[in-house]
Amino acid sequence: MTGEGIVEYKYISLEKEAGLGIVTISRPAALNALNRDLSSELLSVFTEIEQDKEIRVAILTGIEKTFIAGADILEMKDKNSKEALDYLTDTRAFMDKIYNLSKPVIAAVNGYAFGGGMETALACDLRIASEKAKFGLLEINLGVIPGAGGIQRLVRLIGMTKAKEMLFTGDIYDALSCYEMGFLNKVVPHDELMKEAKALAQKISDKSGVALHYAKKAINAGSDLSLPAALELDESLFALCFDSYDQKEGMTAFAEKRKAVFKNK
Ligand code: CO8
Repeated sequence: MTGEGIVEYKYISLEKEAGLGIVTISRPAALNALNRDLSSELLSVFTEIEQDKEIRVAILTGIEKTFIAGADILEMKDKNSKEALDYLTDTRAFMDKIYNLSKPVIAAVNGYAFGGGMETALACDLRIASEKAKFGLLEINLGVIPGAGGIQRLVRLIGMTKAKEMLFTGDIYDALSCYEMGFLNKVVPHDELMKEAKALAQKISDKSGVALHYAKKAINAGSDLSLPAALELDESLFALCFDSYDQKEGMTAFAEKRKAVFKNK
């Protein structure tokens, strides 16, 4: 579907509104636990968002008191290691899709973000949370560890000290503590979560999509490289901006003392 409107999946919806793609997860019977179908739908929706030229920034949120309460424990409890690896495929795939998406993705965390839910928030670029949100890597309490990228992303984001504490204790943390750890960009009153998330998304969506893509790539790919290699990456992405319409428009608008109108190309 192009233009404004809502696309419904079984467990999620995609609302397209003024350049934003708002994905809402709704599996209330299991507190939005990531079962196979939900993971596969999340992979599909972010593939759709990548391809939709009208969506410039995505927001991911949940319903009621839950963002995502983790992977579906009942669905995975009897698996052996080979089956667990296979089970992980779609979950890792949708999180990697979000992480590598050419557009910014904002997690608007409305409530519980446990286990795979916290890993999902970690795969997003920015995280705004309701003051009622709760976070935790609870896997240790179940005899497992996070497997979908959350460990490495958390360490890179907040450092080993707090990451090991979260992983080893399986404790639940409130939004303010997570903000202080550097895990969240902002904590807002519960009723203002979507208003704040949309305002941030709108502000970003006015920028050049080309420059946003390269900025995200420079940070994500650069953080896996040595400093000299990362600086080379920054340099080459900077140069590539000069092949875009948006660079010409941005600098011409400055010279003409007017606001740039970017076309994301
Ligand atoms: N999986 C399956 N069902 C769940 C899950 C879950 N993660 N979380 C909640 N539910 C279900 C409950 O079983 C319950 O179902 P029912 O009504 O049929 O009994 C329903 O949701 C409501 O839950 P509660 O009654 O427990 O609700 P409360 O408000 O009392 O408690 C909690 C909320 C604290 C969130 C509690 O439900 C809880 O502790 N849930 C489990 C949280 C957790 O441990 N998450 C980590 C899961 S492991 C994981 O994420 C590993 C990721 C690895 C990578 C991904 C691999 C695919």
